[in-house]
Amino acid sequence: MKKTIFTWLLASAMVACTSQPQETYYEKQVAFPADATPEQKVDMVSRLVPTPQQLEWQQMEFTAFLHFGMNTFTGNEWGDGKESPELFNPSELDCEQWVKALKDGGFKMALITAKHHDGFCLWPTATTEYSVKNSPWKDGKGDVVRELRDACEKYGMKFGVYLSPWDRNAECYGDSPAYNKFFIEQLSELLTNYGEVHEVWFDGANGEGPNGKKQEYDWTAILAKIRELQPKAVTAIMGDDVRWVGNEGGMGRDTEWSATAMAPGSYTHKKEAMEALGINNMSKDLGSRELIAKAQEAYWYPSEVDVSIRPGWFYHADQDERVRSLANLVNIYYRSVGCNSVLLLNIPPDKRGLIHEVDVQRIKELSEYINKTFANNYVENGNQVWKAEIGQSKEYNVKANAMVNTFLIQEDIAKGQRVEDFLVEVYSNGAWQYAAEGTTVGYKRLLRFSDCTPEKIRVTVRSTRATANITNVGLYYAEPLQDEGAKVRISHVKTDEWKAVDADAAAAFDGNQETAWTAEGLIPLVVDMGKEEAVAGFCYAPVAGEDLSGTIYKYNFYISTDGQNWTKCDTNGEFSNIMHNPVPYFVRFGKTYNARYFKLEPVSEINAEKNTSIGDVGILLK
Ligand code: FUL
Repeated sequence: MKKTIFTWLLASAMVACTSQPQETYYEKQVAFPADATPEQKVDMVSRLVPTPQQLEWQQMEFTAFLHFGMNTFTGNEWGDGKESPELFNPSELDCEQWVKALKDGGFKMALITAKHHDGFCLWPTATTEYSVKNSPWKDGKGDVVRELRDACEKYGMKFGVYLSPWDRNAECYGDSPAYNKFFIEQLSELLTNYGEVHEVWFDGANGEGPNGKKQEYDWTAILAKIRELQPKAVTAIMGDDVRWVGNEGGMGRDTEWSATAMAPGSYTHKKEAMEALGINNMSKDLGSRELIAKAQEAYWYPSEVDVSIRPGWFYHADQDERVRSLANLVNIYYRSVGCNSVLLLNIPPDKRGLIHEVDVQRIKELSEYINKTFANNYVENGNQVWKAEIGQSKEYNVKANAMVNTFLIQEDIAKGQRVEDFLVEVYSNGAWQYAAEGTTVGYKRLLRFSDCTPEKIRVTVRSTRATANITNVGLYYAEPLQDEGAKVRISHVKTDEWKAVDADAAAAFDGNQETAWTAEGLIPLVVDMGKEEAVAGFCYAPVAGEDLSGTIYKYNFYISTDGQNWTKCDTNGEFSNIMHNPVPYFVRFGKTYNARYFKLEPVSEINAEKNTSIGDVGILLK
């Protein structure tokens, strides 16, 4: 008894000394008490945290998928399992070439399709004859998984395996107990003979077996085997550590909760529970307060964005011209890593067994671009931990004369994901201006805005589920990229009915940046949109081409409901870097104005000349 009292006193003293009550955390999963209120549930969700394996996985940010196998040689995306092993014969397979290219591309892990849906195994498994051992490649003595593993070891790259649960070759597929045994044997070979494995990827495809029965997977036994053999590995998609983002187009959500009501793929009761909540993998909302209020459990189940650098997952020579552009890949980076997700970018080796030169070059460009962009953080002391309460703001100084257009913010997810809404403002010319805003932060959030050179930046946590643990804030400059073929949308409002007041200026809103409206003098453009709109911002595009004469540098922007009484909108009044970077500038006000008329008033021209030109102008509704 005495001992208990003493321990209690000691514990109280420790709490008193630190004055910080110890927080209770829930690792990976939390079940709500039956009588929990919505507020209590949200509070518990704010203290959901990743496992050490999930945390390590998230910190990789950038991982590579390698789709390689029978389909590489047949030109299919899905084989039917009847293709002859004779077809598998890469002429110069070199996994070191793959890993070197991935290393140069900044990837932290290589994840290979050890078996795709056709059932053909890239390692000489004892479980089936349908593998490399019956192919002409290296006279049946080869092992792609081994060669990749060795290359990863040599270059310090983490290693992961994709093993398709759906197997269109295995005779026992559909005979559930027999196939589960077969599958666990395959998995055990991969997880025993190839060193450390950091991710095991199971996709959700589940077809009919030859016996007409649907395969019921024993996920509990499958995951238990992984934990036993590879405790450092995360299990993805049909596993319980990593969630599919919901599309294969590289598009993460703006609001991305790693602490979610979405149950992991391997959970037996997932289907019913998700139906009850009215959500699926593709739902926009997987973690709002409203959803959590309805849920009985929540999970740390973070999102992974899997997307291919080419239209197909497997290599097809006729797609050599359709490798994603640098601009497109950078956009994917912002939509994945920049939206609290891990990027799993597929770079499929070709029939030679090499990563094609075009793809090698593109991933090199991507890593150079990202390294260059994030090499210089212009915020001073951005990495000082900030414990932000709801509504709190923090100002940071910005290094002198730094041109910036990219904002970064991170939460310490080891203490949970909490921020729900935040605002970013920049200070220049004696005033604060809206720059950007976001909802969730999580591990990492990136936001882009037009070029500016602020003296200070202010971040306001407008809403958070508990004290937010902000570990990093940054400002960067990302060079503009033109995506050939990708048309930029200048206006959210149709411009067909617009009329310029006092000027013959239809060319200023004809949707074509090449046809400009020009005028002598600094002449305002006044437009009647014909009906009222909720105006959230506008876009100004300088004229396309070399002659930038008349391009507006400083400006005022006004709106009006009647064309008589004008309100000046909240903007920083300059297209900061437009002389060096004559791309469309998107200006957002941070609020909406109802207006039928708008006026763009030039205050100065890029070379201080007295003329005006507008390639295109548009109105933004969000
Ligand atoms: C999907 C598969 O059907 C595709 O072939 C590809 O492997 C992709 C990553 O997952 O479910």
